[in-house]
Amino acid sequence: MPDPALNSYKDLNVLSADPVCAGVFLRDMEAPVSSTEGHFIRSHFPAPQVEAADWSLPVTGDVDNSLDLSYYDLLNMPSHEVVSIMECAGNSRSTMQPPAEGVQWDNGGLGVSRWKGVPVKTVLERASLKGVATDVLFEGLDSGTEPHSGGELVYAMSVPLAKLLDPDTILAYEMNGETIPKDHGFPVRLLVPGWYGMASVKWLAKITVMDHPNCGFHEMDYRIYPATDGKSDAKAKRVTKLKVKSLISSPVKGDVLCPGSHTIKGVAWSGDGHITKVEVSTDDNRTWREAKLEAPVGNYSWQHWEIDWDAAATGHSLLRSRATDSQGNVQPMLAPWNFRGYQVNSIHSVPVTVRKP
Ligand SMILES: Nc1nc2c(c(=O)[nH]1)N[C@H]1C(S)=C(S)[C@@H](COP(=O)(O)O)O[C@H]1N2
Ligand SMILES: [Mo]
Repeated sequence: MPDPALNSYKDLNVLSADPVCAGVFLRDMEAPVSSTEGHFIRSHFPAPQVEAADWSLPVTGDVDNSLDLSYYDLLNMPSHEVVSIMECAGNSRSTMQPPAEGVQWDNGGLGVSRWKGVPVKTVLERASLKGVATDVLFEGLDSGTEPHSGGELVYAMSVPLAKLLDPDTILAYEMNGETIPKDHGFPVRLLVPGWYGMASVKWLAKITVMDHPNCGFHEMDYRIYPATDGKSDAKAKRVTKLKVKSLISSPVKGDVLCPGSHTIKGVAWSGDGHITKVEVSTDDNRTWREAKLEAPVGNYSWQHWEIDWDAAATGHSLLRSRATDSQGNVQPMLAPWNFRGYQVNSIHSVPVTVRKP
């Protein structure tokens, strides 16, 4: 009997049912913005059930004017919209060799949505920060245990002030023009555009302004622990900005194509500016050609690309795509291995067969 819980996510590739982890199918990445039902879901703990009328958001800590904002207070404040890609830091983890522990994402741990909410900056200005403030802790209403957590904890993440003062970092209450659905953080979530998804805390419970970064379970877990004999663990860097990356959305792995002309399509993005070039190889890295690239849409969305491929000869081909961003970052053939399998931006490689029908 199929698990009925899985049927409610028919537009996604469900990797786990409770908490929900579900990815996007490659071909669905050809849309300008993901459908809300087609946006990936990554929850560490079961989604909490919240009533908007009972919910409020305390803002305390190193502030002169503590706040307690209701859902309706937020709806009545000046709003801002951001179209943003969100990618899970563990996306493509299963392609790392050896794969790290954690959700075995293929490449589906990403989505693009139009988010609407109140700039965090506006709320922090109302709370009036003390001069010592450097970081802000965002805690979720969800809790549970993590592998190696040694007990129950809430989902929480601090973000440095500099990123929060960017007006595109918002307390979001709408996704694609509708109330945020339960799985994506109803009633209000943080959206940190250009960063990996872990910082965009869902189901906000409270905001605490601090004079130092928080060092809880999640800040320590979302770090790049390299394979250096344990020597550099203390210096392990936090996962923040999205690495330059591209994916081939069609054809997909294993496709059998007729000999003749085909279009290879895909997406590319970076948290460090926009994409300036996507190159495609159809012969396993021997030669590369530049694809036709869509202009950037805002500062944080993905960019689509495509290239014609004359697949005259029958046989096997390995398609690859490689993106370059406006800071000159180029996607590597193999992303550096790290203990938790984060920020895997290795070149996407797609084997296909050309065969007469
Ligand atoms: N409260 C809370 N916020 C959270 C999480 C969570 O488990 N609990 N998961 C984080 C991670 S790891 C990611 S990738 C994004 C996923 O957001 P989405 O489910 O809306 O796609 O939410 C982040 N915010
Ligand atoms: Mo994530």
